[in-house]
Amino acid sequence: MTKPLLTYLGQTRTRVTPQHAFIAPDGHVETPLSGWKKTSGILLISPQMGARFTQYFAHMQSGGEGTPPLPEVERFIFVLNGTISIQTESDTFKLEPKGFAFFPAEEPHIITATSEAKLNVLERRFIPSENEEPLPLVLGNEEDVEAEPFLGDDNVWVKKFLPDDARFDMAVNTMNFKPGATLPFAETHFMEHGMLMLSGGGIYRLGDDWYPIQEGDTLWMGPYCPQWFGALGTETSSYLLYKEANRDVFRFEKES
Ligand code: UGY
Ligand code: MN
Repeated sequence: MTKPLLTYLGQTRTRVTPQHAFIAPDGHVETPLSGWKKTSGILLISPQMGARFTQYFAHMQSGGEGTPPLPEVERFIFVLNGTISIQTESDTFKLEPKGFAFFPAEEPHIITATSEAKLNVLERRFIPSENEEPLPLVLGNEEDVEAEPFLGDDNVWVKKFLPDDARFDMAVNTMNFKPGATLPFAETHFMEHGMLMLSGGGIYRLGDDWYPIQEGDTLWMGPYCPQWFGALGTETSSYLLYKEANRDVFRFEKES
């Protein structure tokens, strides 16, 4: 029998290093979120650890509300559970679990929880492209997004939530693995990632450390952090993955 984690004696699975972070739910601390009502937040990833974006959970009570982030900041939300409605200047949309929305910077919107709801939110300062046409609002549900084999492997598939359009400076996907499937090699790239394990689990390599990982764990992979995943267990493993995209490396400067 495995012994429970002795959190009351100071044990945690969480680990934070200069190049990556493994954030386990055992260390989560709730915080109010500015611009949100009847909502409590868990700030998982932020510039305070060296990242160029934030990733947080918004736990919304029924009737809770979220308003836009600071000027120049874009937002991507993914519904983990519950239902929400989104009001923009011209429309109202409903999102259910696995629903997602991308709000370009300065896009007026109100997010209202129509039941108790939990969201994964990603925000970053938008880096404009040479093409000055404004970015669109993007809405959808993971279940309706087409699956593509990852690098030709039918046991690993990716679902891309944002259009293939160079005006976007981020990509958000799910990566999905059959039990036993792996990333084909340990990737090392300048773009950073935020990641949330949605289901299943396995072993994640970050730098020179290998972590057992399961649903609810969050990762920050900083620039050039070597990364690899192998899926274990009997169910499909899926994670939500944010990645910087479509900008020259000189445009991605470190947040001070
Ligand atoms: O495309 C990617 O960067 C992705 N395969 N990385 C990852 O899953 N850690
Ligand atoms: Mn990667």
